[in-house]
Amino acid sequence: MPVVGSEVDPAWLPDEALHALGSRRVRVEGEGDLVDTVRGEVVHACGLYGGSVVEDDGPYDVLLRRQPQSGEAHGPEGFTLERAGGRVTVTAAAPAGLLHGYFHVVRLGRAAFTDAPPETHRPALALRMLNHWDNVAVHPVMGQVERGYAGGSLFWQDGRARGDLARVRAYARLLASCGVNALSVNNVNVHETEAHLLTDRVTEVAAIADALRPYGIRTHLAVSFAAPVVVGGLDTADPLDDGVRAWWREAAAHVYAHIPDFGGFLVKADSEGQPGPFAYGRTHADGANLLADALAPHGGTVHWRAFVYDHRQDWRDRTTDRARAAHDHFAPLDGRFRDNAVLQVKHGPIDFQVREPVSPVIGALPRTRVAVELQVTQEYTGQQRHVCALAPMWADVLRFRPEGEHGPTVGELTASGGLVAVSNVGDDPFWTGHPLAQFNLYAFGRLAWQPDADPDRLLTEWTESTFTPWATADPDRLRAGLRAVLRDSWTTYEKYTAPLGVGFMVQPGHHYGPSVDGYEYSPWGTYHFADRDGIGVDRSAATGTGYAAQYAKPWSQTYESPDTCPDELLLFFHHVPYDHVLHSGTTVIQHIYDTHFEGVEEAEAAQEVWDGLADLMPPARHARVAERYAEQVRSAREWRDQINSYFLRASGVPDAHGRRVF
Ligand code: BDP
Repeated sequence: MPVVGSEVDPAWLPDEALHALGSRRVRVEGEGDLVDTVRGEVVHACGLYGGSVVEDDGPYDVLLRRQPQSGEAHGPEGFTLERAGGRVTVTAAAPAGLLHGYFHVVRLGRAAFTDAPPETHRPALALRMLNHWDNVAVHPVMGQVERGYAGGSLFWQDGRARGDLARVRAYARLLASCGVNALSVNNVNVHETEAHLLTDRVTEVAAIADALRPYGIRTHLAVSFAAPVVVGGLDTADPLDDGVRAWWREAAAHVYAHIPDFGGFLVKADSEGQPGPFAYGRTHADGANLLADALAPHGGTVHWRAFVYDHRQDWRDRTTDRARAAHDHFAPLDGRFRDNAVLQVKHGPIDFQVREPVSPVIGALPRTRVAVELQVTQEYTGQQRHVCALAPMWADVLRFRPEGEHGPTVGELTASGGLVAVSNVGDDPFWTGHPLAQFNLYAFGRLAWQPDADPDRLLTEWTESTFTPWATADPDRLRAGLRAVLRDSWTTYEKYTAPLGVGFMVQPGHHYGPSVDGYEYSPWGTYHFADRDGIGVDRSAATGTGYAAQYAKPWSQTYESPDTCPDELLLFFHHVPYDHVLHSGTTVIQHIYDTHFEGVEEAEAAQEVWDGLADLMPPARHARVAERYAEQVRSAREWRDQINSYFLRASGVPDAHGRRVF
């Protein structure tokens, strides 16, 4: 059992969550490291609540057993749950399945002991990975965790791997309990210090891997494409150079000598200043295959990011649309990647905005393994100072059907590669800075296990296990309050920030707070083209950048015209006059005013609900959220005032309801 100080928040695994199981007679059968982890969990739970660990043939209430012969039904991580006569049996073929089955029983709590037909659970996606954008050495601009809003790194301190990895073990436990099974330990922007993790500093990575392994979490490493030059002393990193190929083979063998179950490499290449194959006139398939070949003898995988665009290119003409870049670069390479190469695609074409269409890259490479990347860390969604529960957004992405109603969902298309997300965790006592941001981490793991899970049900699961309402004085008020503040928080955030899919409008650099023109005249490829006549980016094929044509039918047609484009994405795809009438019946300008007033009202209402829950939870947790609400409401008003006054001045159209903008 991981031991962490009492000052660390238990998140969704408080002791109370172990009560139902821990007060019963539990038997664990089978061998394997992860089975021992389950045994340790059971001993801990029974120690807390007076249950017993049944070692002999005596009677039991819960049986957790590993049966290798049921491999076909369960695969490496699935399990069957049987509940009859108050007795619970979990059967798994492999140790990891038993661990997931154990946490499933914990999640069910008392409900586990009511009769129900047998159920078999298997993860829909084999790879469910978190990426940490952690720097070993504190970066002068980005700090230790790039886009981190929860303190320092869990893994790295004072320029090296932490000596005490108790929190890492506790983190692994939290992750396993929501279904995550892989993790990368360093930033995709690989600076020089971090480049050495691959070579002379691999023992530090191995120590972290040792702490993650007991909970079935495999360790991955972000590597620099230029590593042969930066740390290897070669004069080239050309993927077709024999010396370079040999160097990577050796580097991979060296990693596996220290970490036998190492997961593989993660690469950001030719993107925002990171080195890549373009420097040598090679393709990204050449680059990815170089690393795939080095990993193949050991069973490793390379995750190659599709986030490739020219960030030094101002808007020149319609072909320079940043939204097009990933598809332009990668669609022609379909079929040219190795079997152990996965193309990791951000869920939207730009960069984790509050509203984006689903990337047309997903579905465009049928002969390539594709993973979808989400951003759990709230870079553009309030930086863990605002409540923004993202599960509904991710569920929409995962249910989207790139080829229309008869084609597969994004969730199905990613079965070959997996679901990946940038973690929102740091060494903060609440793990995620904002305690309610824990829900995003939890929901990511659960959606990766089951992409068609209902986000609303996940919210219930998370609130039940995190806040254990049944053990409080007023369960109904607590449940209703938590739902009220979380369920629609994503659309609340959307309402008071950038409207109708137009994106950005954030302060440059740190990306917090409003700045309508913050990125308008910079070369990052993010524009809204607002002037006195209208707003939005024309991405149609007929008159715009042609981005809409990157979709298969029916989406290419749906997005092509403002008549069929969904309101919430209108300004992503079209430039329209302010008096353009939305499907909702209101004009674009009036929609901007209305939503900004509404968004602030919703944030204020949520703050009030939160204030009324103080007696139902630990004071420290309540206080931390209350403090963040003060900032959220302040910031939401600032957004409202800046956006509304900007567009009042730009358009000259007054608010139909005569509200004062300032
Ligand atoms: C952007 C972040 C930047 C990351 C980049 C990436 O602003 O810090 O390095 O994405 O995904 O969202 O590589």
